[in-house]
Amino acid sequence: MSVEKLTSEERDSWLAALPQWALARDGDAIARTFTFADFSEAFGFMTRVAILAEKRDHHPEWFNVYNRVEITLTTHDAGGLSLRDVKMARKIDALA
Ligand code: HBI
Repeated sequence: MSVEKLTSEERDSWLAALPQWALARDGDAIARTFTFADFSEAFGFMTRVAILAEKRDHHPEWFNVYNRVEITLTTHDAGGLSLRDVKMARKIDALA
């Protein structure tokens, strides 16, 4: 399935519904930082996200240190943001 890059208008309207996420990489990605009580909570979240990523075949770029998880979403196949990223961000928020 070809994955279409969002136009800047599409991007802005979708992101209005994702206020916790910020544009990154000159608008080609979105990013959010999650902070948990401790490492165990953070890693449990990462495990849930990993299972989701495999299920959707759409994988985050992420960094973890102790109780903090930084997630960046972009669609390599589209060379920027696609609907896959928007849908994934919404599902990741529900897993936090
Ligand atoms: N994950 N974030 C992200 N972006 C992609 O384009 C992507 C992916 N996971 C798997 C995937 N693409 C496959 O369709 C192959 O392109 C690797």
